[in-house]
Amino acid sequence: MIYKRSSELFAEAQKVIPGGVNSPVRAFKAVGGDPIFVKEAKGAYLYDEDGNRLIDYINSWGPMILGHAYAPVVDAVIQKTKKGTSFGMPTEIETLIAELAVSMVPNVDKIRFVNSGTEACMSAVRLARGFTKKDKIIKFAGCYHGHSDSFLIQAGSGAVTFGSPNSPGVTEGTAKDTLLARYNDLENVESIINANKGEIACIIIEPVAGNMGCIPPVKGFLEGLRALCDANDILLVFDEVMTGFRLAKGGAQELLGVDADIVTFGKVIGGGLPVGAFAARKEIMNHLAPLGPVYQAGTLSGNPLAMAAGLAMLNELNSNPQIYKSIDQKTAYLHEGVAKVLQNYNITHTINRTGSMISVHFDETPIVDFETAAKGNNETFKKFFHGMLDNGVYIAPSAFETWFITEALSYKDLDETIGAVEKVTMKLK
Ligand code: KE4
Repeated sequence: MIYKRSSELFAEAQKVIPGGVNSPVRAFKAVGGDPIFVKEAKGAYLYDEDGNRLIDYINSWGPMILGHAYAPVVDAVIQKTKKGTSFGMPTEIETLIAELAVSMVPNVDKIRFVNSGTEACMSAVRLARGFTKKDKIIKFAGCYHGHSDSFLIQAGSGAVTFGSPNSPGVTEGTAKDTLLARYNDLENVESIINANKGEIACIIIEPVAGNMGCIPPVKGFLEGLRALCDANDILLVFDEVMTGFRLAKGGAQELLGVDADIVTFGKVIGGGLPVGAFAARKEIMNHLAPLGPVYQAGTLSGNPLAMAAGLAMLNELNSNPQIYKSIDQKTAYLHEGVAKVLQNYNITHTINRTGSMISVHFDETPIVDFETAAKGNNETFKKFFHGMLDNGVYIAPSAFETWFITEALSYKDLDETIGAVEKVTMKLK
């Protein structure tokens, strides 16, 4: 593959945008080399600035579940644009998408729209703190909830579970209210709760983790969190920015049968436009301004174009629930094909999958938390990534990300992908 034009554009971009990108993972730092610049996309394919066609397994990190430039979404945005792009005033379409989302998601009566997953998770935590009148939160090492200060926390020193900032600019004052637990380790969570009795507002978790690669909850883990929250007056926040409207119409709550108190959304809910949201039962949501004291706001929240894209997307998913079975079958087919190739060539690997989220780890230990995910052979992953790219397949440019399957993929695309895995794997040894 030739990437000449992408490299030229990257050089230009770096002169005026920090790192040449508007979000760090796009810079290919984890895999090396210059990033691909995309010219356009349609269905399951990206077309880069050098004219290469790439089968896309990132799909804008989740939103393009029905494929790029999906006609009902595109048409809805075009029609809405002709009538104005932003008013800063209430519009009917916000109510329409709110009613639809609330009808699809279990355990929620009301929803507030924002502009990103970060904003949704940040607001959800503030709401949980305001509702419970408690300050501390528990998050899990390896889970990502956006770049709000309370989430940019790494494991504290020694046995203490107080977090410490994992980015300059995050203060110790902020970090002290974020407690860090191990994913899939209920005892660890219980010990943190017992060490901070009466001080914890919420536990925020990715119900299926997607930011350490794909890590499903072990049997009983989420149910155990639910019980611990009920016994300790703690709110359970499901960060469904990745899983929402992807794992099922009702997201992870529906698929896994565990009830959250607050649910956050992003990605799919916006159909590719900037939309985040958070939802809960009305006794919680009514604490939000202007009804209640918990402040949260946004100039472009509920933006008409973004709402038009999101409503078109949710309408498609809600009226065609067979999409979920189809997309899960395609992911299972890919899983089986990739595993068979890696086994044939005796490449040490683990593949994690839930629904249409899947990740390949070059390590044989079960990947169940951040610690085991970090053991993966990153050198092998880098070779695998670039090999796949050279064979026209774009997978996540980091071993700590998940592949997102789109319904737009055909079985021919999947076979082509599995064929690319074979060509790459032959050279991995
Ligand atoms: P945004 O602010 O990026 O819309 O959403 C933050 C967020 C919150 N919660 C979860 C579970 C997420 O996965 C994300 C964002 N996901 C990353 C991919 N790992 C977005 C890609 C990027 O950062 O550029």
